Amino acid sequence: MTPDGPPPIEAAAAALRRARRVVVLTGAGVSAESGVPTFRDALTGLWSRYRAEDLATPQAFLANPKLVWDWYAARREKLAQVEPNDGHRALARLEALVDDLLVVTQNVDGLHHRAGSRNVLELHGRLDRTLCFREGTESEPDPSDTGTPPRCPRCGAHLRPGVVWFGEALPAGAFDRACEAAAAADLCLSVGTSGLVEPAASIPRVALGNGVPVIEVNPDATPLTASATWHLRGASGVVLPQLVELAFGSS
Ligand code: BV8
Repeated sequence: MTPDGPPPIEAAAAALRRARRVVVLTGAGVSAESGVPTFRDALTGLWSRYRAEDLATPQAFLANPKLVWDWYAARREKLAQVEPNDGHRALARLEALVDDLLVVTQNVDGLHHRAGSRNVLELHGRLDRTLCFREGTESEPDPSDTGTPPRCPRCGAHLRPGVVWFGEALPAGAFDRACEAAAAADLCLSVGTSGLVEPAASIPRVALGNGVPVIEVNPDATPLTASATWHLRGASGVVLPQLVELAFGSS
C-alpha cells in the first residue's frame, strides 16, 4: 500500500473494472497450482542433470532424440492428470466481463482452453501436438509405431513435440498480434512469468511504453516488478479470483 493510497489490489481492481480491452500474458506460474512444474523448477528423474533450456532446443533433439522425446512424453502424460486451477478459471470468467480479453500464453499445456478461455494466443505451441521434424507440419504416429521418437507416417522423419524450442521462431504473426493488442489495451496483466524468455517477456513493456498500466501477479519479484504499475504478490490461483471479484463482484 502506498502511504496514502488504497491497497494495490483495490487500485488494480478499480483499473480492471474501468478497462474495456485487456491483455493478459501468462507463464508457467499460472499452471503451478495445477501441479504442472514451472520451467524454473528443477527437472527430476532421468533429466535431473539437465536444465530445461538445454533440452528444449532442436540441437538437443538432434543430438539425443530419445532423451528429448521421452522428456516431453513424460510431461504429456503428467498433463493428462491435471486440471485447470482457480487462476485459469478467473481469467475465463473475466473474458465474459470485459469487452475484449486476449490471453497471450507462453504455456504449452492447453489449460486456459480447458478452463473455458476462448481468446487465447499460444506463443510457444502445444505439448499435445506432434509435428514432423522435417516438414514442421502436424503429423501423428502410426498406432503400431512404438519408436521413441516415432516416425512421420508420411516421410519417415522423426516426429517432434509441437512446441517452439529455444532458437526457433514463434508462430508466424503471433508476437506481432500480441504486441498490437498490448499497445491498444486499456490494461495489461503479467501473471506467473519470470520474464526471462524473449520475445514474450517484452509484451508488458510494450504495454507500458504505450501508456497502458500493467498489473503483475507473482509471488516473487521479476525484472518487470520495478516498472509494473501494481505488483500483486501472491499465487495466481489466489490473487486472480480476488482481483476479479473485487472488480466485478462474486460470480
Ligand atoms: C526466438 C516451449 C528468434 C518448450 C518455451 C541466445 C541464443 C538463442 C536465442 C536466445 C539467446 N538469448 C536469448 C534468446 C532468445 C530465447 C530466450 O529467451 N532464451 C532465454 C533462455 C534467455 N528465446 C527464443 O529462442 C525464442 N525464439 O527468440 O526466436 C528467431 C527469430 C526468427 C528465426 C529464428 C529464431 C523462443 C522461446 C520459446 C522457448 N520455448 N516453451 C517447452 O515448454 O519445453 S519457453 C518456456 O519458458 C516455457 O514456455 C515457459 O513458459 C517459459 C519460461 O518462462 P515462464 O513461463 O516465466 O516460467 P518460469 O518457470 O521461468 O517462471 C515461472 C514464474 O512463475 C516465476 O516467476 C515464479 O515466481 C512464478 N510462480 C510460481 N508459482 C506461481 C507463480 N506465479 C503465480 N502463481 C503461482 N502459483
